[in-house]
Amino acid sequence: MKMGFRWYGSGNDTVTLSEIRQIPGVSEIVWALHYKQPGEIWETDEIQKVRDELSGFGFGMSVVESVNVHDDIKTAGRNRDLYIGNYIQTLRNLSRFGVKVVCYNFMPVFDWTRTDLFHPLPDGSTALYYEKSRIKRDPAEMAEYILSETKGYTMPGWEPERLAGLNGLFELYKKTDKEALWANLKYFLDALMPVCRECDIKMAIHPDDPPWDIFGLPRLLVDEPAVGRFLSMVNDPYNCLTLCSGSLGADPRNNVPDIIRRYCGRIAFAHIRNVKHYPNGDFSEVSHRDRDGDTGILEIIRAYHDCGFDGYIRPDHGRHIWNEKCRPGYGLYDRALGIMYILGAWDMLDKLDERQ
Ligand SMILES: [Mn+2]
Repeated sequence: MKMGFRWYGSGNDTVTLSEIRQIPGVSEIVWALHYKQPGEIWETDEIQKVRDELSGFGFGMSVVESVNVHDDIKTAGRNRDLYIGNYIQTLRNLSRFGVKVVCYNFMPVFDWTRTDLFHPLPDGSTALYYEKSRIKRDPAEMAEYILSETKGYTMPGWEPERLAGLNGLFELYKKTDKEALWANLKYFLDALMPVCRECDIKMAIHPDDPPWDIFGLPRLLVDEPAVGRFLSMVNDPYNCLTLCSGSLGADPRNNVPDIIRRYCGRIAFAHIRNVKHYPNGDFSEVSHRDRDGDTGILEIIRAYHDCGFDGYIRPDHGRHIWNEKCRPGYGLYDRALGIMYILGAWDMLDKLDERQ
């Protein structure tokens, strides 16, 4: 297992590389060129710049999160082959710098969705929150709220440029039902797999967050059968998962440790996050401590350890604690606590193995 930390880049993140270096056990920065629009090629000189910066701190850059997929690819639009070609060129360019895993998602219109980015928890911290009754409101209103809360930061999946054309986006997805979306995903991956093998880069899809349809838009990666369908649809060792415990775990019917044990060999990248469910269907993100939520964090860590997981892990989101001003979910303090919790459990499992 290799521990990573997501970082949005110089001038685009409140956390610095020198701070991250002081968190024990972090060897990788999970990165991206956040100024790139979906469909654009990531040029080698741009990637080189990031490499120079990260290697100055001794960090690897093996995991990109994310190279976003253009809506034309998701909807089989006119220019999908052009954008797939660009995606392939980006993969080739990334491989020259030792990138091994590319995280992406195939969610229509909206990426992750929450109704409250700074929901107060009883201990005085705040966290991302999903209130089921509020999600029924108008998607434009939803987008406006997210953008107002994240002012000053570009939030992946909530790019103002894209959302300015929200009605057009919804129009675009009208003819793309769930089965069409599956077919478009297969078309995309079939085109990529030969290049992935050649470049030794695993494509690692992030499950839909939350794992159910919203605003009438279909969402694919929502539960264990869907994960199984996805992996067998393109049955290639380079077609992999970003197994996000918080995304799948938002549906209490999903048993995340079971899913990990079942598909461990195809998990390239693990997001670890804890979620607390409320009886009315709301959920809140909480600390990584097992008993603070319902996701089964210790069982999840044990599942990865039992499988001999040698991919990349990162704490997913954190709460906002100690008055930290930061990107929603991406502060320094609570994610650092999460890393220490994960590593504490992992190291103890190593110790117990030694005694056997
Ligand atoms: Mn995640």
